Order: sequence, then C-alpha cells, then structure tokens
Amino acid sequence: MRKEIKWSTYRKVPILMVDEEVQLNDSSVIISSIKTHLISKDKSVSEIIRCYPELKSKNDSGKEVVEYMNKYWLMLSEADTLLMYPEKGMQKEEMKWRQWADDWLVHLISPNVYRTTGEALASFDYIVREGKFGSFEGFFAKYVGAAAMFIISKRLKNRHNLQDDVRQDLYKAVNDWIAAIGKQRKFMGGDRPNLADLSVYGVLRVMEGLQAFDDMMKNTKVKHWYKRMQRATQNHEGRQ
Ligand SMILES: N[C@@H](CCC(=O)N[C@@H](CS)C(=O)NCC(=O)O)C(=O)O
Repeated sequence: MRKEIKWSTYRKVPILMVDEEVQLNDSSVIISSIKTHLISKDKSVSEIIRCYPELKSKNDSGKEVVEYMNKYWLMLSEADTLLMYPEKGMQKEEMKWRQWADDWLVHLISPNVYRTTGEALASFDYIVREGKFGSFEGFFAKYVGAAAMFIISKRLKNRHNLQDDVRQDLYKAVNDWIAAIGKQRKFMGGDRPNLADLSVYGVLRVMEGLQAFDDMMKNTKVKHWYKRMQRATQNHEGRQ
C-alpha cells in the first residue's frame, strides 16, 4: 500500500532493501543486480547498483519519469559473460525479450483483467483477499477499486494502442513469445530458464486464477512452456 512506502522518495513497487541500507528500485534493476551478485560474489550490491544510474526526465505530458540505465545488462567480467552466454546472440536475445516484457507484455495485463465489470470485480476480490485490508477497507477497496480500474483500464488500452478486443493482443503476444523460443528449446535459456523466461513468467503469473489467464491457456500455445516454468521456479532451476 502507498502508506507502506511513505519512507521512500521512489513511489513504486517493488523496492528491495539490502541490509536496511541499500535501496534497489525497479524490478529489472533488482533482477539484474541480484543475478550479477550471484555470479560475482565479490562485488557488493551497493557497488553493483552504481552501474544502474537513475535517469530523471519529463514525459510528453510533462510528468517526471524515472528510468534506470543499463537495466537489462549484467555487470560481469568477460570470462563470466562467456560462461553465461556461450553462444553468439544469447545475451542480446535475453535483453530484447526482457525489454519486451516490460514495455509491451506488462501493459496487456490491466486491460485484460479489468476488461468487463465482472472481471474487474473478480480481480479486486483477489487483490483484497491477498492484501492487508480491514473488513470495511476491503469492502470499499473491492467495489471502488474495481469500478476505478474498469474505467482506467480503458484509458490504458488507448494509451498503449491495444485492439478493442484486448484478448487478441494478449494471445498474439504470448504466441510471439513461444515462436521466439522455437521448437528446439524448452526455454529461451535452453534447458534452463534465463532472465527473459523469468520476466515473461512473472508477468503472466499475476493473472493466475482469473478469466484472462484461463482464456490465454486455452487459446494460445503458451501452456507447455508455462507449466515448465512453474516447475523450474519451484525447483530453483534457473540458468547458472
Ligand atoms: N518499471 C517498474 C514499474 C513499477 C510499477 O509501475 N509498479 C506499480 C505497481 S505494479 C506501482 O507501484 N505504481 C504506483 C505508481 O505508479 O504510483 C518496475 O518494473 O518495477
């Protein structure tokens, strides 16, 4: 909730605090920093985050926006880079699809899960069930939140140039993803997921339990990869 991050000047979630002193903002910066740290254990997190400097600018409507430089890039030595990405193009492909997950795929979620008033209510029912709400607060959040997001999601649909039938964009996106992996690989990372697999899975997973998710499973080719990802994340089977 907004009040839970009052202490931070960065106003979005996720935020990762390391040892109560180093603050990491932005999911992709967090992922790149943790991965870098796991590979090069000698580098501290505070050292690593200096490689992802904050870039503040104004968008078209004059609103201040924050971006982080290099956020899809792992800060590895040449030797570690070769171990991590032994074949040409692997590193570039991973970055491209991580960016795609952030810049396109994620924007398909709200228009799809708040598509109708019924779906908006089901989504908020789930949010309220999982979140920290009092019973009055929860009731209020569910109905007001669902109504607000139903309306906002129509604006988001236009802002991101989605089709009127927002499911079609979702279906095409996940089918494009599966086509990019191709028939020869289990994951984009090969036998084990890479960070692009992880990002796409992270985005799709938030829809679990909702109609948009069931429709996507039924009408696209994503199912087998998704099940493999479920297993791989449970068993901590990411690319080393
Ligand atoms: N690029 C950021 C986006 C974070 C983001 O937009 N988070 C949303 C919730 S999912 C948020 O906190 N929104 C509050 C706001 O924009 O004020 C990331 O990947 O971490």
